[in-house]
Amino acid sequence: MIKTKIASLLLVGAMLLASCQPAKNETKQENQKPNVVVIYLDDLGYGDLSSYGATELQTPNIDALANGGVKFTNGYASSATCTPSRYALLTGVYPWKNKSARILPGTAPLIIDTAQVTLPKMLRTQGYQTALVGKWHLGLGTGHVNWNEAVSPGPNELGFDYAYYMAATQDRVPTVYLENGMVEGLDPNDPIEIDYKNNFEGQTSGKDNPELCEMMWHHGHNSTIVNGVPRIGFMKGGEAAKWSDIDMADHFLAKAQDYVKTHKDQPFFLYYAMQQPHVPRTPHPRFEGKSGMGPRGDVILEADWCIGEFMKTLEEEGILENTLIVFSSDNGPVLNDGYFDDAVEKLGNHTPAGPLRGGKYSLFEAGTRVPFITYWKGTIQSGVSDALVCQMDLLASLAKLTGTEEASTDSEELLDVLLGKSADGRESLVIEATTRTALRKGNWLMIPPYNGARKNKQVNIELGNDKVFQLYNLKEDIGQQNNLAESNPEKLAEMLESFKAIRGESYSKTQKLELK
Ligand code: NG6
Ligand code: CA
Repeated sequence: MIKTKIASLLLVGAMLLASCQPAKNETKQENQKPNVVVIYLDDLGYGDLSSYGATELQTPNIDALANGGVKFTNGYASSATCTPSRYALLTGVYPWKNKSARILPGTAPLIIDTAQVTLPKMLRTQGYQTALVGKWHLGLGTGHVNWNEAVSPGPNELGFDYAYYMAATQDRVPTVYLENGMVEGLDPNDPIEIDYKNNFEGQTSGKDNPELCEMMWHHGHNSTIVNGVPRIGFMKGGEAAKWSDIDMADHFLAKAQDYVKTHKDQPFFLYYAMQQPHVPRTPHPRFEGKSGMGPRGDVILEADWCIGEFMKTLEEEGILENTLIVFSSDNGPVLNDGYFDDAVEKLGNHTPAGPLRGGKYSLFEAGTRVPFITYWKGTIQSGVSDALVCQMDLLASLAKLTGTEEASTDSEELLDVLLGKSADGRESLVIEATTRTALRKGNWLMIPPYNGARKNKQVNIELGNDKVFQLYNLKEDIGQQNNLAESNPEKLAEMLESFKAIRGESYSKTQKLELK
């Protein structure tokens, strides 16, 4: 009797002791709100990852997220190009509601109103620290940016406490990094001047000096040559501040890792906007030739490696189980986007769009349906979800996660869907491709008539335009081969009604969206 009492006392004592022992890697984050990291690639297609069916490329680190989290098969960017998709991701608002939300030059003013709700602003109200590392491309300043002074407004005025970024794209000037509005490493005696129309006197260009190009332009991209790569737009000065293209991936990775290490004691939101596989594709020499597919494949492997390293950092810092990761891409794939870089020639059997039709710039599925993964070790159970979700829904869903009162936007609260607990996604979604829009509802996709070219011949992508209505049943016809508009007029009429209800009568009138 006494013996058992002593034994049980000992046991209780041992248990108490064990519960007082801090677990290995335990940090102060135990009872905190989860960190949120959005890893956003640029132009990565639905079929570009081995976890999404690619057989010619292996992306083990992203696959680990897909296989250990929720892999969405109906996950969408709002748009088939970068700026509008990023606009929707950060504001929760349909980009076609903002006429400026289209591919921007490097000199464009900021297109998000500083009074608007944004993802980082919303999270900040919940005590989050917020950061951007990577590509911005939502405009800066109010119209006349002086790159030699603090550039504002920009990401810092939209809720990012810390922002380290390239202004627009890797193929657009200025080819420098900014940190909280200041160009990094700028020599005041060598000021930066930018002009998107005219070259500076006496300066070479891709157009006039093809012999100076180490990567040759195919269309566009024939202005100022930086690091042997001709860009869009002219730039003068700022020599010491210019980035190294081959080091860009490592550079952004190091910034993202540093941020995590120095901010792990309070919840943080990190928007890690990677530059791959957008043009110019400039893999670090470690990855050169590794895919056998030329630079486009190589930079996908490079991005995958970076994500693996980033995940290791979360683990080493002991915060992996308190961090929600959302992985996606801003729009679908393109091979030749303006440079001769073997993307077409060395493609082999790889299908960047997977089974989907179209690509970047297209209203067909490959324009906007992208890899979309949520991962949260220990919280999200792995699985595949066919629920319809859009990046725009992060705002309302993360508001729910963090207990914020929801602002009224186009963002739908789908937290349980994102966490893999519900299959009840969106009922419908308007997708966009360079201001043209279409409606996804249930398994159906309706594209209203558009008179534009059917194909962009330069990039060799079908844009989705047709003079007649298009209606596809995506469940039975994921490759959009059978237009059912004529054979299923009831469904078409129903889709048109829903489309008008979202887009508004005035839009539909100007587009003459009437059935014959
Ligand atoms: C296009 C560029 C393309 C790419 C795109 C933006 C030309 C001919 N083409 O105008 O190369 O930069 O803009 O891509 O200049 S996005 O992913 O940022 O939307
Ligand atoms: Ca893009």
